[in-house]
Amino acid sequence: MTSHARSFPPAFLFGAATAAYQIEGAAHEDGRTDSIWDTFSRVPGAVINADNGDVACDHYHRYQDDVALMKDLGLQTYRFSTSWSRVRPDGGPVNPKGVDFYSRLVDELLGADIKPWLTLYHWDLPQALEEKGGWANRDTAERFRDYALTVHDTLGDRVGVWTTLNEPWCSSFLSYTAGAHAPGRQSPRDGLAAAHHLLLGHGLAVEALRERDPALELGITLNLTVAKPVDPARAGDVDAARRIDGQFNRIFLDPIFRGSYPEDVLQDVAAFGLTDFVHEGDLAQINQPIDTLGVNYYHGDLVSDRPAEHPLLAQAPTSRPTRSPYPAADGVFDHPQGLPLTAMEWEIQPDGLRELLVRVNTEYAAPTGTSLYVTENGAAFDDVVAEDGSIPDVRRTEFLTAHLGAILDAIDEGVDVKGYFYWSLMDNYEWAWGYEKRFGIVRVDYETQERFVKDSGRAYADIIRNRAIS
Ligand code: GBH
Repeated sequence: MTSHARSFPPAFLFGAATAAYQIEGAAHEDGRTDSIWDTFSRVPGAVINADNGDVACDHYHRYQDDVALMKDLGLQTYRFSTSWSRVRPDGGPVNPKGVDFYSRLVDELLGADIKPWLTLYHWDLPQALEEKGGWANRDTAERFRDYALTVHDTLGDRVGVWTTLNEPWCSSFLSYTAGAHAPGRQSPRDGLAAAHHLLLGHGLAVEALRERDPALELGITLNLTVAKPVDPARAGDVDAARRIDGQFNRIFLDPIFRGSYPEDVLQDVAAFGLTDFVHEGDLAQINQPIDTLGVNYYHGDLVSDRPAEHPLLAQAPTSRPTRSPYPAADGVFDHPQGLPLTAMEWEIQPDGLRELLVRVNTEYAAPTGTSLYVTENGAAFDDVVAEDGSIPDVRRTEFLTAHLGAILDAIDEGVDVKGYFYWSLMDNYEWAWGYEKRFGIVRVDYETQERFVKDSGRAYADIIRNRAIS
């Protein structure tokens, strides 16, 4: 069998992503104060092994070595987030030592010819703001705009790409409704309030940053899914898929790109008061033109309004019985598709990425002239260190290659996907899973903080060098 190489467009950017709380450590240094994740990780039972981000990958002290590693891998761009609690501890005035860290990091990246891709909010709200109501409090949106401007004061001259939020679905529904992430609240109403205020914060920050500098590339990153009905001919299944699509995708995409919440979603969540939080002018504020849309894709969803009875269920014991903690998803059941699983027990479904990119481009990005990037995609596997010290993570290489192939398929269908960030550069604090799940193309030994490039990292470096997969 011969396999032919498939090339990426000349301007396509290859990168890797991380987030502040997951890698930095130095949680109590240089003036940083608690974020909601510091607090949440102390709640008994909230995080596996009660792991926290106090040390994490110690990136705060090792960023120079980490940038050197990125350069060795040939990364063209690096997506990281700034910690609000470092930059403005307790949400208060600027902390010069905190912003200085990011300033040094950015200089290091630029010195290595790696394009910095900055995300302002990757889930780590200052605890002091949570105590004032967190994202369920409208005022947090304004505080977010102020924080964005503070980061811009220091980095605006050197960072061109600014992402407001990472995955507002997670910072609202997973955090304020399902209680699985910080701050661990369990209220459909608070989840919806949080979703709206996150969107508002996005709109306020985009407007303020745009006013500062029209040349900035501004955008947002969403975790989107492809929701399919188990039986496309069954009304209950089709409606379950519609609701998941509404609750994951359109509840964010529509306000951002069209300036309105979808009618069907408003009906689905009517009991939880979303419209109570929407003030006159909010939707116009949210509907700012943006330059980039980041898509984070991990897996799709096959859903029904009936529990899975499929024989495959026995082979996929983790198939969530219900998504009922999420507003509008009451009584929706996830069904296993029988696809191979990652260590998170997420099904591996590369073609879902192609389908998602085509759909999002057609309906939202292309009509508004917004560029599409895959800002996260990756997998946890149970890595094994071989006797010679190598980490032969063949399945991660296959995962990476298959998803890059799906991006090329989308490009072949006319979608101008402009770049890809593997999640993650290195193993790190996997939120409620602590350090148990490893997503990196670089292994971290948490005892010694040594980094070891996995085989997938070498494979990715080859892909970047060749600008092709084979
Ligand atoms: C990303 O979120 C994060 O941005 C990143 O910080 C994290 O480390 C990485 O992925 C790996 O987890 O069906 O209710 O179980 C993950 C996005 C969205 C993926 C929800 C799993 C399943 C939700 N996640 N999805 S549920």
